[in-house]
Amino acid sequence: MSFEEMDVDTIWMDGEFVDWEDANVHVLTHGLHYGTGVFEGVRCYDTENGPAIFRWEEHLERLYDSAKPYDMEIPFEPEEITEATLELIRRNDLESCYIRPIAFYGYKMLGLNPSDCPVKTAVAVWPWGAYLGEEALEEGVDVAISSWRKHASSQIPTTSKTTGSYVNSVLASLEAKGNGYVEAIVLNKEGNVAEGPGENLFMVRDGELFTPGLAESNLDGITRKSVIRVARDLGYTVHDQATISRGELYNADELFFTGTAAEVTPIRSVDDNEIGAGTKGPVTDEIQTTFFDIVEGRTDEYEEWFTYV
Ligand code: PPE
Repeated sequence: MSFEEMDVDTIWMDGEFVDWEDANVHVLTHGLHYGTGVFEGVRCYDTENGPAIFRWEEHLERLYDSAKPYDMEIPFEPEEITEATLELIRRNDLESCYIRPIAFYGYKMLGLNPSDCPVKTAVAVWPWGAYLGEEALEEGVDVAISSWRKHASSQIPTTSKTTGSYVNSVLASLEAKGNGYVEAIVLNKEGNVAEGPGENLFMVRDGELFTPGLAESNLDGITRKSVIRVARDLGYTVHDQATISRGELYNADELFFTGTAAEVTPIRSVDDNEIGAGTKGPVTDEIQTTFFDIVEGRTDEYEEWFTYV
């Protein structure tokens, strides 16, 4: 759905609530030229106890952490961004939404050292349904290994959610979609599994879960962390520092993606090879069901993961 079709009219920008069409920047904005921005993707769910943001504190912490390698001082306290975001959701009258906080070097000069540029900060919210389609959550997605490798963290820090580094994800996504797949799996420089363009990956084998460790060039996903905790609470063994080779993927019992946007999405094939029975597997199903029970507020375990609007 395009922004024009959405019923949202306010954005928070640099300390003020502004009309949607007025949330603009100069064409010589540093972040636009060099990708010097950091951002977050967060979901607010319409829970049984009212709208609540899932793991807001962790996302906010990651935003400030992402800024560190770029010497970026976000000119607002976390509490101010929290207040602004809660008020923004209320003002836009949303029960559930996607939340996109962003901080970036603004307009003053160009050249690679951004230290003289002001840091701009904004938060936008809008409704965003199932990332890879409603059907994907039930049936699973067909994915392909990307010919684009993920950069190493020694090239661009992969645990920072930096705007510029997403060109890698865009390339992988364009290629996969161009070849008729729903999504890509991106390998790291060593040729082992890193992640999806906008998702972390989990593999199920012999009833145990495996997900690449953070040195494999992936984002320290908050859904990843949540799923690790939930799976362990359900009694599964989870190997969260795994190295997963390309070959192992094809022989996995189950594979699934996790992400704020993608939630828990089963993978039913890789490069046209069926994974397991070629549908959502039983372990994925149990974890996905538990995940939606949590985020939709059907259980009050994990209450500490919610910030109520
Ligand atoms: N890896 C990447 C590269 C990534 O972008 C995301 C989130 C994840 C893993 C999962 O992280 P987390 O959301 O904390 O569980 N991708 C965001 C952007 C999606 C987009 O298209 O934009 C998201 O899910 O919000």
